[in-house]
Amino acid sequence: MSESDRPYLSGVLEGFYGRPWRHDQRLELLPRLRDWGYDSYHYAPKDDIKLRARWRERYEPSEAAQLRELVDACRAHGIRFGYAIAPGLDIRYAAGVELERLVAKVDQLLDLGVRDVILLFDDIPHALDADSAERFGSFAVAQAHLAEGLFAHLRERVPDGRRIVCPTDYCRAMADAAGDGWAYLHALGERLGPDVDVFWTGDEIVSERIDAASLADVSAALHRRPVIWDNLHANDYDLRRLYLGPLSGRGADLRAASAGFFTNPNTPFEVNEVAFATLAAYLADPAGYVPETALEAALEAWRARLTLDGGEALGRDELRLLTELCYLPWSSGPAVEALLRDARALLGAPGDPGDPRLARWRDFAHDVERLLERLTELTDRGLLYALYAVIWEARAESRVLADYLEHRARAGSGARFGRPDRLPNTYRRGFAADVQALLPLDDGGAIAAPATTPPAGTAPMEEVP
Ligand code: GDL
Repeated sequence: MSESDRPYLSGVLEGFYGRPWRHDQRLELLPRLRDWGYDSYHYAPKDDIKLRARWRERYEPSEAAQLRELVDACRAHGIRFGYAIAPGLDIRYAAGVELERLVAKVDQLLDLGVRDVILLFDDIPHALDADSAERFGSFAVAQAHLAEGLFAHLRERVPDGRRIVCPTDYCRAMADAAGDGWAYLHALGERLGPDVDVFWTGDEIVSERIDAASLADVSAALHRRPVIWDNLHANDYDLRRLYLGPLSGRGADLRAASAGFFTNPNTPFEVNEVAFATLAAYLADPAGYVPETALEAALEAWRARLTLDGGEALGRDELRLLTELCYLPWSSGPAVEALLRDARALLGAPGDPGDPRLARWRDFAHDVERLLERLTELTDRGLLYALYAVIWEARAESRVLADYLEHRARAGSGARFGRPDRLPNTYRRGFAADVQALLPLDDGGAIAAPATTPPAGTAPMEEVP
């Protein structure tokens, strides 16, 4: 089937690092996917050890039974089930036995009813073993050989299945940085059959914007429109954060320029309502999509499911505050951003104690404190525990900043600020925090370029008087 004949794919890709979702969570998700208008669920958790690190091993009967149950549930709900396999960490592409092992492993999945198969080559060493280097000469040729070997088998056994590859360079930044990244994509695109789809995450691994123009050269290189693997809501690379903000920065022309669209969302299953609902809203009407409107609708739908102990629902303002605190990778929500702007201004020039910005910070710190108290009453304990660390920290930090701003307004910037509940060296410490303190960030959030230091042994230049 040529690209233009194939139906657009859309859905959820469980493709992150960290704790995979539970079986019951996936079963809960599947019927809802259809309601949102999606057609696919892709099973690709990096830490299913038999999917990646030990990809050659078959699933045990109990594991296989669960996978079969998922496949059956998908079918019952009109959802395509995609199984991903990631052999790239250690496969020797030139060894015929490796392709046999890959086929044998995938056959186990086909026997369970799987039709759609995804071959993942992301996040693997960029090097070939000596035999493969000698036989294939390049990574792309080696991978295309493996992929086409597997897909030839799949075309026989499951002709109606979809076949998708995630390349090793799966975003522009990687293709640009790899030196031969674009040659790699061209070579892969030339060798994969026209019935194969290819994943792409945009300009970056986590892309702030993706539109048709940004796909033009990669589509040309691959000889097909890519399937979007969207990491906008993925939080596995910074577990102190969660993303509850709306899908944003996806051009109205992106849907038509792609062959499918998947969200690879937050690792905690419970916090993905907005990610799922807003991508669905975008796909239903890309031209009419307004993130804020989609967010409001998503929050209303989510709120209806959020009951507190005693039967009451979480308040609209409370859910909005939670969302604002955990928004998107580049910013908090608009109201919290406005507060942060006020705080920056006050740190530059402390207001007098009656400054309304101080009152707003006092109220905000109080609201965040109250929010945590309210969240502890959630009947969905899994959701509470998923939110806990992030809201706990937001509460502690907003309280200390509100007090600090107030202290400066009252005592002037020179006075010492002490807090008995904050033992020095217990907050914001630990290995990662200590390392982060060593690496200064510039205003754009990048690690600041090193100051030019004179070579060892050279005396610093004397200042000209
Ligand atoms: C990645 C990984 C993905 C991970 C994501 C966000 C792809 C193709 N692969 O690089 O598993 O969840 O970044 O950290 O995106």
